Amino acid sequence: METKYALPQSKLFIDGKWVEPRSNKKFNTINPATEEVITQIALAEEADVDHAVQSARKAFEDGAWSKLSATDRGKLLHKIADAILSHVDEFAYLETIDIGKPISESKNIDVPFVAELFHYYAGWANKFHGETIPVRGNYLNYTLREPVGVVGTITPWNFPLLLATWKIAPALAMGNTVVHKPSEQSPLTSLKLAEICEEVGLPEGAFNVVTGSGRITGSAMLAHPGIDKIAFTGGTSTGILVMQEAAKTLKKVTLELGGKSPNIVLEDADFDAAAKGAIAGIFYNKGEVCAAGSRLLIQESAHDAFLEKLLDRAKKLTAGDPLDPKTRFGPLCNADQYEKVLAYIGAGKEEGARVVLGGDRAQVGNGKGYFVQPTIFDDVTNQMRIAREEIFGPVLSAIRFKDLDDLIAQANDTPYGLAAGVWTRDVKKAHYIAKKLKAGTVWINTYNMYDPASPFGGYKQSGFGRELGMHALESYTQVKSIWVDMNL
Ligand code: TXE
Repeated sequence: METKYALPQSKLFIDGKWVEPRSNKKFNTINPATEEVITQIALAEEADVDHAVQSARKAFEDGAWSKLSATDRGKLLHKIADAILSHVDEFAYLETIDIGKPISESKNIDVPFVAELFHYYAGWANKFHGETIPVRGNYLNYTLREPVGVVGTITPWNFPLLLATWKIAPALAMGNTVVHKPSEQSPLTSLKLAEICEEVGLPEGAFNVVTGSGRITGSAMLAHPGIDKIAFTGGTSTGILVMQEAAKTLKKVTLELGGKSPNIVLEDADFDAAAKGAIAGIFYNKGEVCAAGSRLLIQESAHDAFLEKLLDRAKKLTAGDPLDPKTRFGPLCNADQYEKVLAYIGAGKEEGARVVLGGDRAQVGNGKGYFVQPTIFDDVTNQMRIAREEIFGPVLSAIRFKDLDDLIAQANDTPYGLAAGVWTRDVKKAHYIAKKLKAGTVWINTYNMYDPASPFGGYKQSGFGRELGMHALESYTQVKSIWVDMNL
């Protein structure tokens, strides 16, 4: 299709060069708003992954990258951040045509956050270091904090560049090298990032991009003995597979997986704020958000009044062209996801939940594109499939609770534990509930807040390891203890 900005190269980025895949195979990437083919993307197979790993290994062991001081690594990451900021419009456009994310989100939120992350981790490059330890006897004991080696990053399509950066920026800051595989649904911005790395003079081999499917490219990464760590974000079932395959070569693994997060409204909440938060919690990025507040737990006594407020607001949200700056709600990312979300809407109806908003496909423009109406189900029980399984789309399940005990039991009755929201004016209750919830992040009187400095990650089947903040640095480093005999 014709595009407003030049597309990045449809090649692999290995050892600082753009190369064709050895098999010459390509696959299509599709614009979900129009169903047009945007372009063809290189498919990396085992030999290409091996090439990328060899280049990352060379860069890590004795290439120019390995010889940089921590301070100079930091300077390079600052340069990447600045270069991204000078290409905000292009990055935002590419993200939007690739996955249907409203341009207002990709331009004002995702891309600036990506740049901020590179700045943030640039600052850590020379600040996360070893220590001296007062051991018994006349010995000097100190630690070195060393990089893990070659890091393989496998990322999903919902926040393509942002979730990749959550991994790539701390990995590079700590001196690792990276072989990155974006989702086959959303390769464009990762390829653009490779162009930026080339532009700022990142030493060859430090950052490599291998595009392709999970089954072919991803599997080759999991099997490759030259990768020391896999940082993965995606669905829980894929996460299980990643762990199984990575175990065969004992790779270190961090997993950020799915969620079915409760967004909780107590009877004393500020209903206007909570309604706004409930809508942002489920309809931001069309609900394709791992931390989406997809279970709305409403206190029974407040149910009718709150639902009315919620519907008044939610009705105003309509699907539209994601490239229009006024659009707040775009198409789902791909055909599979579209069918999956519609199937869940069908399942909710069959299970006896009541559709109070949406509940169908949405018609936008000429009828093409994977548009679904923002959908709210009422009278959902926590046992229904729409309350238990990650839909990963704009479908909200409203569930009632009686009191705090009932609330905590229902909120935690899920295999997941990624995030939660609590809306109340009562400070004691807010903190009590936050402590009781089994979730990696709890938002009180807000939802979907992120900052490069604040850790994010899952409890239970939402994964393990923390991203963002200084906590992420742990999983991109290893500690060496050194003993020196000081006895004269
Ligand atoms: O995700 P996958 P898919 C959920 C969401 C969605 C479902 C399927 O419910 O409907 O997962 O989406 C790579 N070896 N989430 O299939 O498969 C894949 O190429 C190695 C939740 O797109 O988890 C991509 O780069 N890699 C979620 C990445 O894994 C493999 C985000 C994620 O894809 C692989 C996305 C394999 N065998 C989907 N198979 C969240 N909660 O953040 C796939 N991959």
